[in-house]
Amino acid sequence: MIDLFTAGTPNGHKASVTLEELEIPYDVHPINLSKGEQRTPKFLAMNPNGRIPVIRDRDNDDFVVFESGAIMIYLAEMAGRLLPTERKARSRVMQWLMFQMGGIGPMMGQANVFYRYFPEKIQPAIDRYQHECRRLFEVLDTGLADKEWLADDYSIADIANWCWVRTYRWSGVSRDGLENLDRWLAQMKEKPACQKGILVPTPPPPKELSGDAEQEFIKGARNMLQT
Ligand SMILES: N[C@@H](CCC(=O)N[C@@H](CS)C(=O)NCC(=O)O)C(=O)O
Repeated sequence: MIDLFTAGTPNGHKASVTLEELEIPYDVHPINLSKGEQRTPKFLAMNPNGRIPVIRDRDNDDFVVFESGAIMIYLAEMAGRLLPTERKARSRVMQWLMFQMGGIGPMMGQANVFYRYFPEKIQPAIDRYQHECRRLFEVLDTGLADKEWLADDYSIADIANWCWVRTYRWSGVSRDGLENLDRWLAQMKEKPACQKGILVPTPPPPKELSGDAEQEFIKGARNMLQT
């Protein structure tokens, strides 16, 4: 049994979709990020970085894992699926997983900060992050040109990238003309585990937040930026 400490964000969904796909039983512990629950001493004792997601493996001496990529690898190794053991095949999965961890995630995260949450509009910063996201989307599109999935078979690399790329509207990044990416996004959306995992811990907001709901969401995100 796994304890999952999470919130309804792309990094949180990477863990919940993986758990769903691997059919590993788990208990959800929602962490309210706008209230700062990720900075309580109890949470920091599990993840000194004060970020979700975190898992605790009750069947392995309460072993704790933080960093979403490390969580996905731990779970895939535990179940023996979504991450091959053959060296080249495994490396191909790791390459696209690291591409998400070091590129897609941080760049879309910063696009969100400057496009949505920052009190001032600093256009060069917005442009920089949105252009970089678009460039990374084009890399994914090229990677998917001659294959169904990012690596050889469906893997944690697909889940990691999908959980972020599907939120492209919130980052204000276009996916126009990226046909391979569109096809892959549609394939992923059909998967029951993807559909279920993004409802954890609560259903996501509508595609386009507006009015009070948007302001409330932005207020919560700004609270996080100030600390
Ligand atoms: N590299 C970390 C990033 C985790 C991360 O940034 N989580 C965000 C939610 S998507 C968070 O906990 N934010 C809380 C905060 O900024 O205080 C991972 O992949 O797990």
